[in-house]
Amino acid sequence: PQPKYRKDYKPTPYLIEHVHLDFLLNEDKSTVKSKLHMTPNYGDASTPPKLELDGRKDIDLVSVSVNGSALADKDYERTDKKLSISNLPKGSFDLEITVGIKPQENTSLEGLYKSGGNFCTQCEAEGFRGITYFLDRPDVMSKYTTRIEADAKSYPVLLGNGNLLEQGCASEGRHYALWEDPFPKPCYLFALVAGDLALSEDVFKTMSGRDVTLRIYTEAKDIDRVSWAMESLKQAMKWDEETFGLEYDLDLFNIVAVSDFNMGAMENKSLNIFNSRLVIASPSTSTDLDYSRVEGVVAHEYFHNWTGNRVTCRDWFQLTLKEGLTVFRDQEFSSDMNSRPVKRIDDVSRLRTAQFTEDAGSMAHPIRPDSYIKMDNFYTLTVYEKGAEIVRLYRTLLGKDGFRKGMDLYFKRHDGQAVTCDDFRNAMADANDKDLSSFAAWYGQAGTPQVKVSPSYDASARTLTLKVSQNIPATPGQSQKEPVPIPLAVGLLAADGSDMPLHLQGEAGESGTTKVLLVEKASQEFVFTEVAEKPVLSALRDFSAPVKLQVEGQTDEELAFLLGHDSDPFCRWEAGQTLLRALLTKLYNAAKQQKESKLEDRLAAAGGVPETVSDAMGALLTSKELDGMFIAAGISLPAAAELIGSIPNIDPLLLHNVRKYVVQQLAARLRPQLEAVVKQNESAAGDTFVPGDFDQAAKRALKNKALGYLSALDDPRVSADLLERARSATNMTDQIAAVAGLCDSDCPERKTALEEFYKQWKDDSLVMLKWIGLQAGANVPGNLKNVEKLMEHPAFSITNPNACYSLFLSFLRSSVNFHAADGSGYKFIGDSVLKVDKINRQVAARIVSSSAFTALKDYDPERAQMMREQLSRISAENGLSENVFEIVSKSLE
Ligand code: B3K
Ligand code: ZN
Repeated sequence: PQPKYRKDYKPTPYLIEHVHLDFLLNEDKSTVKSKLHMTPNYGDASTPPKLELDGRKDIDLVSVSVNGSALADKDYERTDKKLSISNLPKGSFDLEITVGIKPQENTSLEGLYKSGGNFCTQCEAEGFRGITYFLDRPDVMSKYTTRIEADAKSYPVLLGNGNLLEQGCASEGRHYALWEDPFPKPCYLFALVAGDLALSEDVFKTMSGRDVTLRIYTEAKDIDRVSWAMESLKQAMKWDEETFGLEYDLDLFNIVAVSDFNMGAMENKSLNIFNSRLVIASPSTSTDLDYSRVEGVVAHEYFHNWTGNRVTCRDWFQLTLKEGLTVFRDQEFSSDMNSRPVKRIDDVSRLRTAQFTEDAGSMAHPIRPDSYIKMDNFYTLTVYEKGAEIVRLYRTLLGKDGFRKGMDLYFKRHDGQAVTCDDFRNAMADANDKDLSSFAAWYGQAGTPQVKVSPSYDASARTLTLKVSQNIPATPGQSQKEPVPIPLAVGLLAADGSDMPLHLQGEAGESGTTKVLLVEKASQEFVFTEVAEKPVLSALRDFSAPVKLQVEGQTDEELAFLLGHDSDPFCRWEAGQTLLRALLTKLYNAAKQQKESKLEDRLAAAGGVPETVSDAMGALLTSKELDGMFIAAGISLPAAAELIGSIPNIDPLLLHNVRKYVVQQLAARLRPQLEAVVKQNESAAGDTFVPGDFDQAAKRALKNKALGYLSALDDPRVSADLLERARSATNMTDQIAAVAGLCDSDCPERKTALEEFYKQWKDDSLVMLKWIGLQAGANVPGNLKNVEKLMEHPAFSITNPNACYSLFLSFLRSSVNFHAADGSGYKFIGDSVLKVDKINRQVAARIVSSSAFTALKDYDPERAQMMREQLSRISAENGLSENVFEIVSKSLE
């Protein structure tokens, strides 16, 4: 397979002004007729160039005609991926193509396919070419009309983009609908749905007073569980008007939930298609986390209407233009709807555990990649989450108002266009009269910058000098890196814990209590003056840039002090995490060195868990001033993934055992406080679950976190209590927390809880995903055989992406079983990737790219070697998809 390069971008020689599509949907073969009004885009060339349309080999070409006459054989040529037409007339012309396709056999879930008996589509990034021959790229924007015809009984609902123009009967019990989308769009935003679906309807009045009809479609059995998605949609519409002045532009907005979907959801113009797990929610079947995901994703897809649809990407290398920006927007929305500090902490945790890992692995790429083999492999945490952090840099630097000015200019300049990341940066710069050209480096370089800050206080001069340096590690294909501009937000704490007023040398006046320093060089110095006493430095406030920070000379006492007092909630949380990371690293290294005695004794000999740490955690746990959600995040141990990469040649099993030891020590030492917290945060009898109620959710979060700690004690009384809680829970958040608390230990209650949970929920496929995930991710030794059995269980289906993610991705998180020393976990994943690849290449690629196989150099040599063996085995497979090939071959380099 050949990579495509960003530097090779060229506009197409033809554009498509108007597209009319006619779908005749059938059980065996469906027909797609397209009429394309083509216009020249080749300048003044004297002979019209060849037209090369994208396609797939499973499309059955029935006919092609130009301006009404069928093409002669010599005028067109077909390969597996292209239809090339030559001898075209000068000027504009009409091209008509008729093809046959078989959606019912399409298990890749790209293009047109069937889910739960209904027809639906997924075209981003390059799925439209599976429907018909087309210029399948985002810089070709056209107006669409779509006629859909299908059997009226089996498919009573027929949906397309835009407005419904007409509907009626067709012959032989069939019916049709005709849709028109007045906004030009790239084909990746095309969608259709034909099915037997129930609907829930509401209305939103826009800021200019228009009524927009909102409809959510699901299978009939789920329709009473969409009110939260509807509520979230209305909130998102209102928020975008208030925050960015952006109003919805049509009179109808549809969301359709389908159960077989490769990703979360898709922002097709006015016809969003969603993975059902991100639409359907009810207290008894969904956790607080599920609720917040529904809220965030519904908003994300809605926000794409402006950032993505009205202004789209020139080419797929620019994906972060729409995704980074839209993630930033959904993060801000969720922050405004819930707790801003907790949202920031969650987002940073995710970035650090998953994106930093990606940025250090074999698939590392800049937020704007330079090349790809399969674009689908680049819908990554880097493009999305790191991309959002880069958008956030502008906001931090320009302020809220400056950022808004930049957004306004971006839409004024580019509405209706397909543009690049540079256009976005230029709009931000021009609207604020600033030079932001140095920010280009963030778009071109992969790798997480490492920032070192060394503070030194001069008591006689009353100055604090910060020496700041940055270094970006080499990544595949990029050995040399330039410094990037890093906004570093800092504050100084006085001995009483208060923020000191800041005076930066060379700047007039006071700069409040948080100062954003712009670090642009490899090393730089900043001096604060009039610093009355030796301060404690609070650095990278609100996580002002996606970097790894190290403050030199910082002591455990200072960290505990910051954890107790910092006015910046992110830094407060981070101080605790830094303390815990340092402890885990220290204990791991000690355990690694001397292998003779029992692990517990070795860890105790290395100092165990010092009181500074357990006291700090205890103080946090019993804080009256902080909310439960924040406390729960504060007492959580950093994920293993945060340490892998920072400890060379890691033994993941030893790390797992060290983490377990620390949890047990903390649980034993803080048991009375943990039990008190559980009592205080118990929901009162008769309390009804109110979706989106922060206080309720915060109480559940803290109570369940405390129960999680207690469950580590392996105390039969705790197990009995958890089983009782699993039985009597009145909401899924509490129920799943109780079952999860039992899953990692081999107690009898574990089996009972899982069996009872199954009996209770076996008819609900979304809840069954949780049941699969809990078992597949369990850390009980020898669990692989249960996971293999699960693959045969009726609750699992290998053709359903959600089921695959629940089973395989959860298994990847089980340090004990995936990383089993005999390599059995690696082999299981190798086998499964090959099996899934034959069915769904995107799902298979996601399993490998989420696995430690892409970071094998971080692991001990024996494990690295066993991972390499699996990669070689996968890469040797006949008929391997390009998706999996790209990841596997890069990981073997
Ligand atoms: N834009 C889609 C993702 C499409 C992924 C294609 N493999 C969802 C989103 O980011 O909103
Ligand atoms: Zn998106």
